Amino acid sequence: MSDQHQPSGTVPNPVVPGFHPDPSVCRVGDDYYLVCSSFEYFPGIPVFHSRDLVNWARIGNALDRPSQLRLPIDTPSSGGIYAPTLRHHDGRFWLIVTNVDDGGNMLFTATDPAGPWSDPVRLPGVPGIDPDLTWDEDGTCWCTVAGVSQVRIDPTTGETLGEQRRIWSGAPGAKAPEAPHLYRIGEYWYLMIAEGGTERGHAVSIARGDSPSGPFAPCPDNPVLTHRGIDSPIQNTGHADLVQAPDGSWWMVLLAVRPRGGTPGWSVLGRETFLAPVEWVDGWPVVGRVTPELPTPVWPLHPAPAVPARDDFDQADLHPQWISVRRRPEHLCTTKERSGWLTLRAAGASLDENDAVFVGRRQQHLACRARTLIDPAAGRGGLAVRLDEEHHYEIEAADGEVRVFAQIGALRSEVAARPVPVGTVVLGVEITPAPPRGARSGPDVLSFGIEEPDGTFTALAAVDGRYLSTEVAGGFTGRVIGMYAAAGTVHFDRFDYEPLRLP
Ligand code: 6LW
Repeated sequence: MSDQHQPSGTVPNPVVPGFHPDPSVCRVGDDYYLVCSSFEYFPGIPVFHSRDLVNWARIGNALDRPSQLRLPIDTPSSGGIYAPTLRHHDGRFWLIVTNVDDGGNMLFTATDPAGPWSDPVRLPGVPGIDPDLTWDEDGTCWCTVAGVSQVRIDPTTGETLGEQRRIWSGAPGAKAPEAPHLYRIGEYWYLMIAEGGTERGHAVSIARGDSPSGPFAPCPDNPVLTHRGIDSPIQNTGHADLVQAPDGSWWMVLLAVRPRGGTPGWSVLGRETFLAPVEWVDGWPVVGRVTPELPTPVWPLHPAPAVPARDDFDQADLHPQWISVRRRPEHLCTTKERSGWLTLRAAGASLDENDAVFVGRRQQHLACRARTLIDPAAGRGGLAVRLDEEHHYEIEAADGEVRVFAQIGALRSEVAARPVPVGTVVLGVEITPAPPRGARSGPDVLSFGIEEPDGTFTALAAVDGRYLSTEVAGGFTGRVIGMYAAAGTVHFDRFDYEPLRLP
């Protein structure tokens, strides 16, 4: 998953690259499991497995049935599913999460984190985002949410037991105390939170007390992690969770971004999941800087099975990497209509609308390329790089013509057009670092084009990547690259995604 050759003795960070924010981790024996937010995309909550904390394989998506996840069609981009917490207790996995557009906090259980996960237990009595779940020695279950406030709950029914009360708010006057996680470690209960907002001011702070409900005394060295004002390619570090390895060492998973280009720096992949080692000094966690390479852990590595670079759509079921907006992929596309092809049927909606017919995968590398073979004979569709309805670039094929469009806010521009022979055509995008232009350098360039019959790539248009970044578009997500239908029925024979080596 690395963008660059790694010096020996190190492993690459982020450990889960691309739009995978708000990580929550738990360990059972030698196995680690990790979940992330998924917002307006279906299926929801990607679930990863690792045996070494470094190599993570996606084993499924926790919310893959409509009975578990409803994303009403007016769910805004960056709405929907926020900030899960994953825990293992009493022989079961517990997942608590907020759907900010349908029902608020809810809880799911599974015996196997790969699924199936249960239908939701709703928590109507617990307002607030970023729910955390923990159990004390008596078996009492505590739910703690952003703010930071806490209430005892019955996790089997979702009922609250008592009043929700404020327990800590981080530094006096801090922006957005959120992402609480409560742990019993040694003789104390530790309450770790994020504060400062999920932008450049993001930070992790911690407090401790004798009981899960406090009172909590803040760490004298708060924040225990921040990259505010630090010269690092990794910024906005925060929203963390702690885990202990079998050898007794402690680790933190956290979100951060990799902004590139000039001022202010553009993060095009969204918030990614990083790993950092944690030492304990005087009963407080000490976290170093988050670095693009980590020293190789002392235990054996277990490389994750690679996600196939190419999907030929030969399987009846779609690989769990494929996501779509607001509606499940199975609702928008099928491999059953034309064998070995993915068929998308437009419902009259374009990529600018909430009911866009788009199926894609996260962009996980700063430099990469994607190609797809499209048969647009009965419609119009193409290959798009999407941040949200108002920020996407695409190359579109209709019979006999290929066109490249850029949608930036309310402005739509056709940036290239070219006649092509009627029939199938291979559409492509190559994403590479932008040439330096001083303070105004962009993060990357997206070259859209077609593959000629001899396999060479002819670029038709090169578009500045800054407009598909969080700093321009706003919100909580990152780029997703995929196929769409804008009119009629469109068939795709294959989709390739390949990382490119950074120069
Ligand atoms: C999430 C909050 C945050 O609920 O962003 O960075 C919000 N942290 O904790 C959405 O991911």
